[in-house]
Amino acid sequence: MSGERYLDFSKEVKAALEQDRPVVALESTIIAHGMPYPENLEVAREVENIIREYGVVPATIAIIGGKIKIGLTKKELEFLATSKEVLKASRRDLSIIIAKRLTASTTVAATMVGAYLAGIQVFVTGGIGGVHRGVEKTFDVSADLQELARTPVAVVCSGAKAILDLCLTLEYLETMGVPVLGFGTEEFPAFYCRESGLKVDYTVNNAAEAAEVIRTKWDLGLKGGIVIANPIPGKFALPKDYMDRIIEESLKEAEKAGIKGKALTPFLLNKINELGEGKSLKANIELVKNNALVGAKIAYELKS
Ligand code: PSU
Ligand code: MN
Repeated sequence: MSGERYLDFSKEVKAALEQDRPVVALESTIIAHGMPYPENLEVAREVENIIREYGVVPATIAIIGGKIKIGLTKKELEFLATSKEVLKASRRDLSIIIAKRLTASTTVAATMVGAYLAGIQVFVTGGIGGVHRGVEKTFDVSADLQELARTPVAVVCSGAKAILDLCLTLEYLETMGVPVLGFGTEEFPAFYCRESGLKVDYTVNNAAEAAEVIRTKWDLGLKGGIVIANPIPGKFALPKDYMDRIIEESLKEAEKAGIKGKALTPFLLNKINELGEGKSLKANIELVKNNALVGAKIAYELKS
């Protein structure tokens, strides 16, 4: 029995896939747990439209009533953006949430699973999860990294969240055999900032070059995903020392409040948005929009 029976496609996505037209997957945890209302809903819609305007079909993925939805209706998007009852599903949660007919947003890992089952090759998000700071005490490594090692979906992002240990995140990806491509940059971007001080091993200069690497990897039979690390546009980037201070403060508050496990990332993102007085949220929004355009271009190239 195959996983496809758990999928439920929107009309738009179904038609595109049937006609072998390019489709870009989008995650929903950023909507349900990563940004406040109403910005979350506005961004979710805008990002979909950026992809459509490029002639590519967006497929936002979430689990609703136990079905893996590939492409959401307006109502479903609104529900995810406003309801307090939406769970957060990563790989390990998928079977439980589906079997119990629950509703959850999907993380990068779970969205990759959904995209792969649906036959979608490109996925756009803000930042992937990674190795958390203080990992030697907490063992907290996002399941996103394991997923990138095993599931063949290309992920366009602005690096990993700056709340993480970016150096260890890159080490982990190297160990797991995940290619990391700088999109027009030689540095691994640090989400809100263009620079992290960490180099990527390879740079691609445009979507066609990225598509060529993706195609080659899969043609070679190498399993797993690829990270396309696309820096935030310069005019929206935030100063590194400003962000470092806010992140430090947020990490301290998380520790004080004893936040652990899957609640940690949403807690930190919330705190950063609070302390960043809207500046970090604005940066987050702009980088996701920029990633959407790059993702659409890569999806298009992959079908050319
Ligand atoms: N990056 C963002 N916003 C988010 C996340 C990442 O800009 O909301 C979410 C993604 O869904 C990612 C998840 O997969 O956080 C990682 O959570 P964890 O660290 O619990 O694996
Ligand atoms: Mn974690």
